[in-house]
Amino acid sequence: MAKKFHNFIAGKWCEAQSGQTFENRNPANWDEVLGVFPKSGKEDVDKAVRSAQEGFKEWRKVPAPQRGQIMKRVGDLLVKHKEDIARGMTKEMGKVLMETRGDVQEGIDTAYYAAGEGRRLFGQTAPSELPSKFCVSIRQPIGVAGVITPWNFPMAIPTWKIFPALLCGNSVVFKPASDVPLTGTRLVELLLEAGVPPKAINLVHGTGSTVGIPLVEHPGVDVISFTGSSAVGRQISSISGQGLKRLSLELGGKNAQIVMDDANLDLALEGVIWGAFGTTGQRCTATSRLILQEGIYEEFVERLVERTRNLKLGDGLDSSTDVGPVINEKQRENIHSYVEVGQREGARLLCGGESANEGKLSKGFFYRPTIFVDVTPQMRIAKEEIFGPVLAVLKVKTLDEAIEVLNATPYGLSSSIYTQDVNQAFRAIEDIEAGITYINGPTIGAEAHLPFGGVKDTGNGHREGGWTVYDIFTEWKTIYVDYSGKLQKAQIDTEKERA
Ligand code: UN1
Repeated sequence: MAKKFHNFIAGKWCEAQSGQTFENRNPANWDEVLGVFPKSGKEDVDKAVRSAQEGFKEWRKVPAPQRGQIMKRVGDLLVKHKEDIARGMTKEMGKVLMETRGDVQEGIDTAYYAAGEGRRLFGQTAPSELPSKFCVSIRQPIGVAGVITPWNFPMAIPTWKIFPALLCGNSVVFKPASDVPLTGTRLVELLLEAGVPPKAINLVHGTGSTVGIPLVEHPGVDVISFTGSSAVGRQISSISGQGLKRLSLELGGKNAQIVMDDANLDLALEGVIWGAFGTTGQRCTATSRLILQEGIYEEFVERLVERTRNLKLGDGLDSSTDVGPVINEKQRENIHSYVEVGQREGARLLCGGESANEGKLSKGFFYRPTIFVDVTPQMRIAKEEIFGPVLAVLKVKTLDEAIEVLNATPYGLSSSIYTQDVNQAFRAIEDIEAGITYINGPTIGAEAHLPFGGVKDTGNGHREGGWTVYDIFTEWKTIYVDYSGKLQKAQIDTEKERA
């Protein structure tokens, strides 16, 4: 019998009110059921939001440095349980153990950053235009934060949102992706163990349509933070727009790596292999396009295909595995349908392009790392997010053309250029349309203390990570203290003085 897991609502672990459940299975071995989780609905969301409203009243009164101390304890607990959480994560979503450890580490970094922020959470002061008057602005919490997260970073992304939301004094209703309910549950357990008041953190399992959308629609939710596809982001945006809610969106990407003729090719090759096929290509920041200058094109493609063919597919818990499974059958079908689109569009398949089913691989959802050449910027495989191990290679003549091709998608999350020419590097930094640009590094590997997010259809202008996320989860309050003992009129008294 698989272990039964629960929601956490109003300070209690509980079933969905409907009593329904769903299974959490291992994408490397679909026969393995990791647990049974509540299939929640609107009524569970409503209860969770009402609990969070109560939790907010208590939590907002806790001084920020004390909230920071709790974040420090969460970080310590994540350190203590890192290996165990990483193994559970590999089982529930497939990426290799080295990467799931990194995912937990990103949560640890975010916790310790939040701990320090408890003693900063800076406001601003400015001089008044009038005498004996003092002006200051402070940050205040917003209220109930609805947090909806994807399955590709089951620990890191929830922590990017939940830790700053809590540190700022908000309460949280958390809906993890239904492919990764286990890691989400572990996170909530540790938050409670560290001392977050029970009603300030609520966990509701289920799907986007039955839990996510009701959470966005609920009038008691004041701020929403979502990471996922641009299509769902648009839907959330229009619902929360009607409610005049605060909203932060981190959406799709179609990230490219440029390699110029003068680049260190060994380095660029390592970069693209890691960027395109790490996490089985299932990162918002994954390298899904490779833009090569014509002088190195032939040699680079040849070396790339050879390296890619040698990548070993397998269970992420096996230390010899390079590339784990994709998340589920539906996603594998989606990836394959893009491969067919690419072929129809006239791109040439050099390797991969099919599921891998030999031996034990038949038990899971494996897809061979895939490379297309002769791709043009107009093709769908060059523009749309595939979210799998598929790399589209494009050939260009100049830096200008490389940047133009890089910018020719609706997205703008991450980007990269390999060159040894400082002038070319700075031109790229200036003209690439993306929230993140790497010089001589792959498109993946953002650090927790720097702004993370993108331009164009990748988001709605917010940045997570570092201190920028604290703007998402706070309201500014401006305070004027008049200690002159008389009525002073801004703009009017000052005008008199000028006369
Ligand atoms: C994501 O792909 O959704 O920069 C997040 C990176 C990771 C975070 C990725 N630190 O690839």
